[in-house]
Amino acid sequence: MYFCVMKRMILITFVALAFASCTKAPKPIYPVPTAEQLAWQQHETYAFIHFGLNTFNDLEWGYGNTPAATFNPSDIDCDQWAATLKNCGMKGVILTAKHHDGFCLWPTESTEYNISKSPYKDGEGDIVKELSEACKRHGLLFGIYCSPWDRNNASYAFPEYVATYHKQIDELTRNYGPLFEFWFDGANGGNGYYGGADETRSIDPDNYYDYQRAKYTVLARHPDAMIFGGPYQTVRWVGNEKGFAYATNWCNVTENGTEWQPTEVDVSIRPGWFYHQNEDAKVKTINELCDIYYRSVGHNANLLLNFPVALNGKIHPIDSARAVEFYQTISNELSHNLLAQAKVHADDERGYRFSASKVNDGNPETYWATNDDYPYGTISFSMDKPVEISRVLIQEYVKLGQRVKSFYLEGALDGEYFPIQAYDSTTTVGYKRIVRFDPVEVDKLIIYFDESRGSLCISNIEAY
Ligand code: FUL
Repeated sequence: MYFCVMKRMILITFVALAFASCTKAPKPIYPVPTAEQLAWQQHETYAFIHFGLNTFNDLEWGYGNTPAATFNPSDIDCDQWAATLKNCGMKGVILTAKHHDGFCLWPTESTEYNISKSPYKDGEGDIVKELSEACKRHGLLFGIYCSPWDRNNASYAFPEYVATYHKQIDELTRNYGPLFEFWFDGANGGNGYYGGADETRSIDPDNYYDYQRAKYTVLARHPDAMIFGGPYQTVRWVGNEKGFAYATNWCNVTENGTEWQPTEVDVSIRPGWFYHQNEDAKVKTINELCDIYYRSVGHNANLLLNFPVALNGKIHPIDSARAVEFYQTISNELSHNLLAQAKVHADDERGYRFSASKVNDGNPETYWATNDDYPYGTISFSMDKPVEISRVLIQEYVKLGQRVKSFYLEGALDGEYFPIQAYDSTTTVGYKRIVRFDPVEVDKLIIYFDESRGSLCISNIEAY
């Protein structure tokens, strides 16, 4: 008798295990990210550095006629930049190797208008090299901005300039790396010095620059790099320079978009991109920077935060102190996940492999999934004792596509249920969505995913 019962139990266990292991994962809903795009999304925050002739001439958009001799930082220190950026949680840095004025921060063969004609290190300096090496020493990723528009070059808008520009891309991709991103700015054509012509020139950017070749050059040498801007971009501009991604943010641009193009939010820590002494009192406040973080990283986008290097060649102490405090504030706010030990329950599960408990197992490769005929779902977290929360963080398993269209939150304490009003919108999730709300005491948190493009695939949920 005993053996019969044992046999039956073993059989049942085998059948259950076999059933669990053959539960099929949901089919992807296209588009999906490439491995490189997903790795890039995981960087989340990194820095921009705007530095060049504009810095020394108190300009934002140099005309292309300020003498190279005016580039004269007294005390440049790329290690100070890298150490500062590291201290404020930045994963990498993108340098304006050339801005619209055409002045190159490396000793290029493509134009005379470059750092070798400046007094810096008696013409022996190369800031692209100095920063790329400092990044290696400090464990930061390195990227390059090389403005397509060149207000100095006499042949801008003619075919000769395209060859010059490609020579610059060639030098930058050949001699400095590895690169994690290459930035093609969208400002193109207009008035300028143009070798003394002093006129307005316009071009058709998508056709003029031969962006396809530019992309091949970058990717042939830096296969992991993202291309920002131009018709062959792999990541896209958010559409403003104020520091926020829109409330509804699809990596596929729109709900029915066919290409995966995650968003990058670029914003400066000061009003200008370049350093101006009269902006020393206008560095963004901690509240402003934290709001930017939640509305960029928290809205399914990467944050590219600009630091204008000052006249002496250093990141200004006001900017660095503010950025470090910003980083500490965010780190404190998101330091202790109150759902880590919670009991999780969902109204629909696609079998054991995709059970609700996968959202707080700390493993980004596992996820809770609902059945194919279930494009919504409710998940609840029960805590042993009441906790105070004011942030909820959700991540989809985006390898299978971005799916969630909207969700809403509810809390409960001692069996009393109440809605949680988020300040941030609750449309779309994607790689990451963080919503903020006034602190509430709960012993249960419920998330209703009420609309999705298919079955849910949620890899992570946290609350703080
Ligand atoms: C813009 C440029 O015109 C600004 O000067 C700055 O470089 C910003 C990041 O991109 O398009």
